[in-house]
Amino acid sequence: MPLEAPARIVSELTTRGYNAEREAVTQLAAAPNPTAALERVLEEVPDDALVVRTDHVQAVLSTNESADSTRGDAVGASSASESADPTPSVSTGADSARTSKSIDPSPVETGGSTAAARSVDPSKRSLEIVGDMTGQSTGTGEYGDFVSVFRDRLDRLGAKLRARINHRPASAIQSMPGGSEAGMVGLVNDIRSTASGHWLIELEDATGTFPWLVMKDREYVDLVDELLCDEVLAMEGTLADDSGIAFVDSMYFPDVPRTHEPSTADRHVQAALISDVHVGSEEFMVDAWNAFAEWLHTEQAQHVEYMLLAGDMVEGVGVYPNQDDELDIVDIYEQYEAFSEHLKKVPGDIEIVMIPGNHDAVRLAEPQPGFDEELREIMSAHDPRIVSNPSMVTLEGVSVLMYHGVSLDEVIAELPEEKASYDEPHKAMYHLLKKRHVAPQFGGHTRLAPEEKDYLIIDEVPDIFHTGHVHKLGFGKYHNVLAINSGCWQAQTDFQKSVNIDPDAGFAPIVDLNTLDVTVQKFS
Ligand code: D5M
Ligand code: FE
Ligand code: ZN
Repeated sequence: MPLEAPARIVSELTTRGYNAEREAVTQLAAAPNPTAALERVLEEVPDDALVVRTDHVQAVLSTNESADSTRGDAVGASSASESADPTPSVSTGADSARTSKSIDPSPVETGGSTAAARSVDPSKRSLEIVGDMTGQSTGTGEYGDFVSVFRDRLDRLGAKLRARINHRPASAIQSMPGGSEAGMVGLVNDIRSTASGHWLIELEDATGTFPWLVMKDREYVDLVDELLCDEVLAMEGTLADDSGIAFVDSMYFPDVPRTHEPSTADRHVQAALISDVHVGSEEFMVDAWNAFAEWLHTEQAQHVEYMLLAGDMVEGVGVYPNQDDELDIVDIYEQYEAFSEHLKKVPGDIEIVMIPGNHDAVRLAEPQPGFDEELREIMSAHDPRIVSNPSMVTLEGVSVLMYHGVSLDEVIAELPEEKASYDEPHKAMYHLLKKRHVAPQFGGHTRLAPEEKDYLIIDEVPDIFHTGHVHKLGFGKYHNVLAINSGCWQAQTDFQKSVNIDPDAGFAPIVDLNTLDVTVQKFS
């Protein structure tokens, strides 16, 4: 008997204009002759139905004597799961030789059971969006807006530091007597090395600037190579005799308290954290995506009830020089239409939240508002929640800060290799958490939209920090915050080949919201 994979059923349904409940697909896949069952279901569904529901399928299957016939191993993707390990090594393999290193003794996919496989109870779910700035943009692009956004940054991040030190404004420090102890909270305005190998860091606040000297033999010198311009920090030190400079004794970052205790869900429920699908690129890995979508229909994935997409749904047009040479779909709207078709293969009941990335058709400057009405309409079939980059979303009590991740290029370029690299993207994310800002340095790769408010501040500590963009998979914990950079669904591009970027393509990190453990599924 031919095996009928759930994704093929979904695909067939969507080409005929139907969405389907996940359980309906599961039951169809388990039918003795799925193709025939599908045809009969489509004959029976009411003319105005848009969604094939479980009761439609049951009505058809109950008239079929052999509805208890066994179901084959329907999925072509191999999958391997492994518990949280910051350098996931996942097995490859292309056929039924599937491996599971998890301790769960149950087979990855059971045959025979029909109804139990994917039963979900949406009433147990809760999903709340915080900090979506879509429609809130006030920026007029005037210089004054830049002043406002930096003032807001200094006020709000500074508030996290002012309670920790005895601080004075820059203008007051300038007139304190030589030898005094001084403290200041400010934005990093400039970082320079002196002729004798010390470091001069200029801090700026609303009253002016003041230079702080980190001596090369002080313990804090190691922190200097982590500093980025425009981040907010505090310094304490001793004024030189002429009061023109202060010698740094201590440095403070807004940071995540070490005592942070993440919230967890009350039940065993999982979220797939992915990004960088790049539909429309010649390198979009359609087979890997289909395998992922098929897997989501299996019993092994039955607890995956949320999917977070951290930007770069499509390849876009004109994002990088010579990008056109590698486009499979040249029209941006057609790219989103194709993306929507791929999204329809994901079980209909999975809650999807998505933010844009630098390849998406929204403004490039951050924060990026969520997609406009026209694009929302194109992607409406799966009814995703479309929010700004960045946004915070709370899933059953677990807060997830979603940010596409363009600033990671900046952090990796500026910091020494051992502190931030493409091979360990989660460590670059730790620095953003420590600075409590998703894109501290203005200029370079990261474009900042002038706004009244700084939407890029990490105000509340998230339980999970999810980014993408660098196309490398990595995860780990920083002060109990789970940082995950998802990989991508795009094979190596010519540019990436030229600069030796070897992307982690076709992986889906799955987070258990009850334990915050991560398993990685590989589909390529
Ligand atoms: O970028 C994916 C990663 O590759 C990210 O680290 C930037 C880098 N990248 C890719 N293409 C280019 C070009 N043409 N110039 C500079 N950097 C590049 P993403 O934007 O998500 O495709
Ligand atoms: Fe990308
Ligand atoms: Zn990107």
